[in-house]
Amino acid sequence: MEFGVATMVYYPGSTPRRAILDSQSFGFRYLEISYEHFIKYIENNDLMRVKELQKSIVEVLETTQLKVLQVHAPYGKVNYYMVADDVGLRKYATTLMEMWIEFCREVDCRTLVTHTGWAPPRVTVPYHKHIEIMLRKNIEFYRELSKVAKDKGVEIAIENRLERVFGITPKDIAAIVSEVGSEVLGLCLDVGHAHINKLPIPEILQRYGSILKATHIHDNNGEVDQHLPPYMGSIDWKTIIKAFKNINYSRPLIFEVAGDRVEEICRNRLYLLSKIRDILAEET
Ligand SMILES: [Mn+2]
Repeated sequence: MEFGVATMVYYPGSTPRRAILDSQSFGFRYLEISYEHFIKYIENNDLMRVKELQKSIVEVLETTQLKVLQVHAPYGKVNYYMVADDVGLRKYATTLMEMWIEFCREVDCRTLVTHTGWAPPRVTVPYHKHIEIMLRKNIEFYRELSKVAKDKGVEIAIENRLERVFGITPKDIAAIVSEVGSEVLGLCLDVGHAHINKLPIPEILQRYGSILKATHIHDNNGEVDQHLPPYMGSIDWKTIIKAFKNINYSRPLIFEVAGDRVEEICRNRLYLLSKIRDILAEET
């Protein structure tokens, strides 16, 4: 079993550039380029700065031997826009996703990680109807995005949500995947989110391993989405690793661990992850 790391371990205390260079120094071979580095530019609607940061990431990667396994797409408000009634908002969501599909190509990455679209419930709509509407709107959004992704040679992995809304369970994502019916669309299993939501990870892997395209590996206390390194929360890592091996999952697993405001803490956390990587690799 191999492991990689998401650059968010250097957010907000440092830069993606340093995250990339230090990941290589600490013996990592695989990366996810996190979205967090871009949040403030997207919030300010400054797409020029987004492009500049993407370009600088491409340039630093060219100086390394690292393989970008996953890129995280924008999330947050864009997830409301994906399923909005306003066609202009939906178009903006598509434009952003297409920008990130292009970014995947530039860093030679095959897999874009996304979240489900989501809207708040309505006073006059029963909640089960609201969920049905969310499913239908996600199918519509991902049907179009899958076509673009396929044309560009990129696949899309939708992540199981932390929030108790549509997209919380892998079955929600499997429903989108089977309705859209595109081979480029699949699941990103976030182990920490599943743990908080009491969704048994071995059962998820047994049932949905065939559509699994990406992973987010992190730990927590079962209550708060702490994004801790493995073994620092209450997840039983031996069982998790065994479950991945049982389904012969062949891609490296990606640590999605939170950073800190203090740069030295980010670096120490990445170093610790390089040691935990070796411990996990020895689990049966
Ligand atoms: Mn995640």
